[in-house]
Amino acid sequence: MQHAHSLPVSDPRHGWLVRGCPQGKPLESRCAPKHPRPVRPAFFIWLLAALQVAAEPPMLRPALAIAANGAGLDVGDYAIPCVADWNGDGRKDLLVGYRVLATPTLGDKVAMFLNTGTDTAPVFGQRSLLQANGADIQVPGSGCGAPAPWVCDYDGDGRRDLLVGEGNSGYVYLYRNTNTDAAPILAPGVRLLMGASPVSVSSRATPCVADWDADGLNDLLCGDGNGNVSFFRNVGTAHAPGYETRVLLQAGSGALYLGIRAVPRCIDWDGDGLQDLVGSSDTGVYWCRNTGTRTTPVLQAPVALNIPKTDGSGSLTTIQTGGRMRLDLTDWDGDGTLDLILGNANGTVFLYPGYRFRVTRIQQLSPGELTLEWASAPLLKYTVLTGSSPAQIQTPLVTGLASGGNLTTWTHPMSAPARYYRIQVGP
Ligand SMILES: [Ca+2]
Ligand SMILES: [Ca+2]
Ligand SMILES: [Ca+2]
Ligand SMILES: [Ca+2]
Repeated sequence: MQHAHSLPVSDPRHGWLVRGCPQGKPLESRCAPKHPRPVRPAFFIWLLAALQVAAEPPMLRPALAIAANGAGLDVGDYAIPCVADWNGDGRKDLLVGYRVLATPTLGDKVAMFLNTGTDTAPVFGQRSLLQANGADIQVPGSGCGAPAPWVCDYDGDGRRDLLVGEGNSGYVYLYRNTNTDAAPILAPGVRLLMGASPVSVSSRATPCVADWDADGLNDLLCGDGNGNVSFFRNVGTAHAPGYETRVLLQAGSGALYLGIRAVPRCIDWDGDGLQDLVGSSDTGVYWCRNTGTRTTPVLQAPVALNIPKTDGSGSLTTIQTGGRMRLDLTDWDGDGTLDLILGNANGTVFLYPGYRFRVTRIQQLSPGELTLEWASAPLLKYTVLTGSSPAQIQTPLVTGLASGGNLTTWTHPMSAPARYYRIQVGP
C-alpha cells in the first residue's frame, strides 16, 4: 500500500532535506525517530523528512490576473484591494479603492465586486461603488494615494464595518454599518481620533485592524507614504476603540521601513502561532517575522517574498509590478495556504497563489527505483542533491529539472548509499 505524505519544511534558501522510511510505513514527522529502526540499506528507501519541523512560510506561484465581468479586472488607477465577505453570504468579495484621476475634485472611490461564484473559486461581475449615507463614498486623494479599504467589525456590534485610509492627508475614516451583515448600509464616514485629534499618518494611509498586543482589544495599524507602519494601541473598549499614542513599529535594528507607500497586514505568515507583519511597498512584498511573543511582538527586518522569474532561468525573484503595489492576504482558493493579492498602479489586481513545498508521494515503482513528487510552481527549475547522510548531501543528481506545473515528479534509479535528498529551486 502506498501512502501519501505531507511534511512541513523550513528552509529560507528553498532547499529541503528529505529522508524516508521503508515502503508502506508512515513517515516520521521529525528527523529523529522516537523509536529508531535498524538501518537496512539497499532495499529500503530512506527519504524524505524535514530537517526542521519549524514554521514554514508559503512559497508563491506566478501571478494570475483577477477577472471581472469576463475580462481582466481594471478599476482605472492605483488599485488598493481588500478581500472580505461584504454581504455575508459565505463567499469572499473584493473591494478595491482607486483614484478617479479624470475628475479629481470629486474624490476617490471604492469599487465592490460581489462574488457570484463560490468562496474557493470566486467569479466577479460588474463593479458597483460602495456608498455611505446614500451616495458614493468619496475620499480625498492626491498623486497615487487612493482609498485603502479595510473591512472589520470595528465597534464590536457583530456587523462588519468599513475603514478607509485616505491617500491625501493620511486620515482613517470609519463607515459604520447601520444595517445587517447581509445588506450593509453605511453611515457617513467619520475620522478616527487619537485623543481629540484625528488619527493621521501624514499621507497614503493604509489601515488594518488586529489585536497586535494580544490583550483582547483590536488595535489599529496603518501604513504610510513614507514606508513606515504606525501602531495605535486600543486603550478604549471593544465597542468604542480609542487611541492615545502613535508608535512606529520597529523591525530589526530600527523603525520598520517597507519602502515608500507601505501597506501592512498582520498575519501569521509562517504558521508558527505568532502574528507576523507582511507588507508591500513600491519595491516589493516583505515578511517581518515575529520572534517575540503574542503580547510583545518582536519583528525581524523585512525579507522580500519571491516569485518565479519569467526569463526562463527557473529561479526566483522579488515581486515588482511597476511600483504602487498594494497588498492584501487571504486564502483565496481555500486550500489552507495563504495567497497574495496585489493591486497595481494600472488598476489591475493580481493573485499569487501560495503553496507549501511538500513531497506528496514516495513510491518504489520497482526494486531499485524511486519516485518523488513535490509541490512546485510553473517556471521553476529544480536541483536534486543526494548524500549518504544529512551532512553529506552534496552530489547533484539532476540539475535544471523543469517544473511540471503545480506538481513535479522525478524518478530515479536507486543506489545504496544515496538515501538522503535535498530538493532546491534553481542551481
Ligand atoms: Ca460575499
Ligand atoms: Ca490590543
Ligand atoms: Ca509567525
Ligand atoms: Ca490558498
